Amino acid sequence: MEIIKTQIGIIGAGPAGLLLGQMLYNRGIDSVILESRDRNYVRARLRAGVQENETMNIFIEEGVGEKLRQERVIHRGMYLHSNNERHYINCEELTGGKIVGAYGQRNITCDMIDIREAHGLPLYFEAKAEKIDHIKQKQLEIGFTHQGQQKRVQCDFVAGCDGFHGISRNHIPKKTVKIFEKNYPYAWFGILAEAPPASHENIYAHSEFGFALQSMRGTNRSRLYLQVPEDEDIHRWSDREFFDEFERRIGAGYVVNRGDIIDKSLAHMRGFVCETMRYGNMFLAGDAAHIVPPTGAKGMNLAVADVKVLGEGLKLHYDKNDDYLLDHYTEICLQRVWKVERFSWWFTTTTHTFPNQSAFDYKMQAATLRYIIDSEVGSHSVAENYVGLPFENKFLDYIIG
Ligand code: RFL
Ligand code: PHB
Repeated sequence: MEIIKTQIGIIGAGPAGLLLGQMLYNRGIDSVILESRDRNYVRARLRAGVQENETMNIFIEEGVGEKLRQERVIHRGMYLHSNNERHYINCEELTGGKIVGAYGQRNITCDMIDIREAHGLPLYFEAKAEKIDHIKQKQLEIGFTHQGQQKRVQCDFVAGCDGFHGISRNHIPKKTVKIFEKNYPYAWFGILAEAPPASHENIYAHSEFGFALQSMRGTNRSRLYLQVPEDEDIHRWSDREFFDEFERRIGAGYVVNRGDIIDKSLAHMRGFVCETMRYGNMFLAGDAAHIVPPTGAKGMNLAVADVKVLGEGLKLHYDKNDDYLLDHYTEICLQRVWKVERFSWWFTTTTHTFPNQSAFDYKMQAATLRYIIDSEVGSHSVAENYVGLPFENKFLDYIIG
């Protein structure tokens, strides 16, 4: 049986796995990435659209952000629509110059794959990890199937970057782990349309007909979402019905730019946290450890934040034999995870109508949004979360000092 030896075995070539591979390469540490899907599938997957200020800086600093820097659409703030009125939250002004960037997850994923392949670094597609052995020992093994053959990776550490449905998390014994979960009783019907977004910056709309979001992919494509029931049959919607309903919910006289719809999808909304993110010498990062509902645009940003801590921790381990960051990995990451889980929960439950909602509940949501808009403290709080919270002091103090 083929055995591949490396320092870090990474499971999953999503944003978390690919960025970790790049960080390790920059720090002189070898890695092998295993990805169960085929190359085309991974390169075509849609998903995230908004990157926090620091997420973009990390991609750029790690040498995979040149296209991002050139092609991103900078957003200085966001629009909140409520009560049929439009309000602007100027995040840049409120946070002392921080912004977010619209640059698709699909693009940054392709950029990182291209760069890894150009460096000739190991990245196996159609390589499904099945089992992780000797997790508590110095030499771990990942058993995987590649092109119908059983193979193994032998490594010092495993990074489980295999998303919510991956296998890594299931290797933590039930008695060692605490799972926290929330299912939100609605879904997002998302479309990609060949039409320039009618607003240059994203619009989050609360309406009596449900939530709507206008986002974009570049300057020529609109990415639009509607809140729908969890079991919605999205194929029963004509394009016209989608755009009509979208305008009705955004309100405030907004006219959407219509164009061919080239992608339709349904995304369920879930909150999920796995408490511990480390077991033995296996570390979980990104969606493998936690999920947020997409309203705050946070999932990929959280994955990048985990990987930043893990990448620096592994460097300290190899360079200085210092395991402080690895030993505090769960604690450092979870502080941020819970704060982001809170923001995503707050933004979701304040802007989505829920089953059996009363007129009073609706008024409370509208009043909460009105408070955010009218109060500088309220606007500031939303802005600071949207552009991205700072890293935890325990991490910053350690890598700087
Ligand atoms: P991923 O991207 O799911 O990647 C995991 C990879 O692991 C592979 N895999 C395996 N490989 C080998 N062996 C196995 N046994 C394997 N099992 C799984 C999978 O094929 C996959 O390639 O996780 P990662 O890297 O942690 O990245 C997380 C992000 O993808 C996710 O959080 C975001 O997409 C969430 N999200 C957003 N995040 C943002 O930061 N900003 C946004 O604007 C934003 N918008 C969104 C979103 C997610 C959405 N959906 C679809 C829920 C909008 C939507 C609609
Ligand atoms: C997206 O463009 O896919 C997107 C934008 C903002 C969000 C969520 C998703 O809050």
